[in-house]
Amino acid sequence: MATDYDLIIVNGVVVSDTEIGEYDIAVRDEKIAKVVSRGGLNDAKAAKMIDAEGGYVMPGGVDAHVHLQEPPLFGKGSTADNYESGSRSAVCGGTTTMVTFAPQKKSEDTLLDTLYATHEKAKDNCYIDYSFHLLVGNPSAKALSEFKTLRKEGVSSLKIYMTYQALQLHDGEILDVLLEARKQQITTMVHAENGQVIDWMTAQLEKRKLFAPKYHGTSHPSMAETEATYRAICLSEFMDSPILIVHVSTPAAAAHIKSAQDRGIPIYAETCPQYLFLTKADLDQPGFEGAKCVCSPPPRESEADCDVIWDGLANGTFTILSSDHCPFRFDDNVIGKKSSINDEYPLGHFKYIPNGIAGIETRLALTLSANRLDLKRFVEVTCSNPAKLYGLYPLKGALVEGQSDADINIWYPPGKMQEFELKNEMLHHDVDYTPFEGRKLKQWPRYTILRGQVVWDKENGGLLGKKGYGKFIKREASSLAKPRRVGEWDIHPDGSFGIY
Ligand code: DUC
Ligand code: ZN
Ligand code: ZN
Repeated sequence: MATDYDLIIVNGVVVSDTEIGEYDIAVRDEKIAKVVSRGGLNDAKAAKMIDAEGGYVMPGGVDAHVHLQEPPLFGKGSTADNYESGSRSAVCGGTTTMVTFAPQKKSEDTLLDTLYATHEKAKDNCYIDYSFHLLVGNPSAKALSEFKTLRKEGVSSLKIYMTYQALQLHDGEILDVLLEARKQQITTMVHAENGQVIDWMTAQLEKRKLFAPKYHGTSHPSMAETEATYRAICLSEFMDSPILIVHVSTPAAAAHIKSAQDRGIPIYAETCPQYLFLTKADLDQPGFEGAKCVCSPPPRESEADCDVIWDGLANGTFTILSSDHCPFRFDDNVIGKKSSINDEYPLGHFKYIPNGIAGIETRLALTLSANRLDLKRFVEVTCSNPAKLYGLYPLKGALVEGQSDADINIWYPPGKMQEFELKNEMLHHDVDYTPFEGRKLKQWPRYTILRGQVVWDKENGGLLGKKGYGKFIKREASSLAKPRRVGEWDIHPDGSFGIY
């Protein structure tokens, strides 16, 4: 039988970043072919039909902050998930595109070799589509000269650090990066914590012989994040080079970001579920348990802090919600959290605990189940804005006829899913715990579709996607983050400087 379409989805409530409505969707050749009012495809023939039964139909999730198969960078351990297990976990939670990091070490002076090596790790191993941010550990003259080629290779963003001995850049190096990024229309992501403050606090705690996991929080005070955030904003404004502050956790940092945005400065910000759901109490658990929630920045003081982060997500201060999936196994004393335990520190030492938690599979369901965001805003921060910010829109993060890949999540209709407790055994990563164990969820993707293929069907087989179906996506310049003024930044003979 000749068919008009490969797939038709009927009876859904379609949610985009701008609209909610009763639409049916037709897919052909991996793309969104038609989005029409409900019933408008009744006469069409398709190879496959899905009845959404009134459930929400949204673009597939775009997670723009994911660490996979990385060497030790954030403490002693290395990430538990490789490209296969990380992308598998992603798709089972409704994420169809991820942007992971290609990490350049301080001892290396090229970025292109790092990029090519990361391609090798990902190639033929991914369940979902992917792209890379370059993580710049050494902005050598050679590395800076490679930014232009990075753009040709489809990389339009990079990440730098203001902390971690293995990665920290000083302010002059940050300016070098911002200047070259501005020239090549690259968006710079900044890990904003003051490394010297953290080192000083760590030494104070060591003098007092305070080593338990909870002191990770004490060693990373809010002030260290607030100061570094404001400094990053100043450096970015000086250079008129857009930045995105990653994983923002404190109300004071959010306030600096909001005030810069109100002045029209191109400052963007990301937060993550850990800053919506976890607090200091999660770090302060008996014995070594708190290590399960060690990430940087750490979970903050109280639920009141989480409320401010939720507010920032709702009011636009935060552009995107990413997982910062940086998975370390707990019960693993070689590369996991327990690698920080040794004869000298039988209960571990907070400064050696690898910083990071898994969350690529739980990001969407946790946030939607909390029911604290307007639905359009949920789509905006989890799908559309990450795609816009990182040059993937409207290919990803949207359901635009003829333009978007057919990457779709269909959620459970009202009343069809009972509230349940999240358990690690339900997840598909290669990690032995989730920091969100026991959280009550009301939603999970029922179907996930990637370029027209059903890759997740919760009731009928679960994971249906195949390793290797995911492909590398070359990205354009950001359609959100642009300098305010065109022209070159320079110092002029009259002593003035800026954009000319
Ligand atoms: N920063 C990240 O972005 N991820 C994990 C650890 C860190 O500090
Ligand atoms: Zn970071
Ligand atoms: Zn990260």
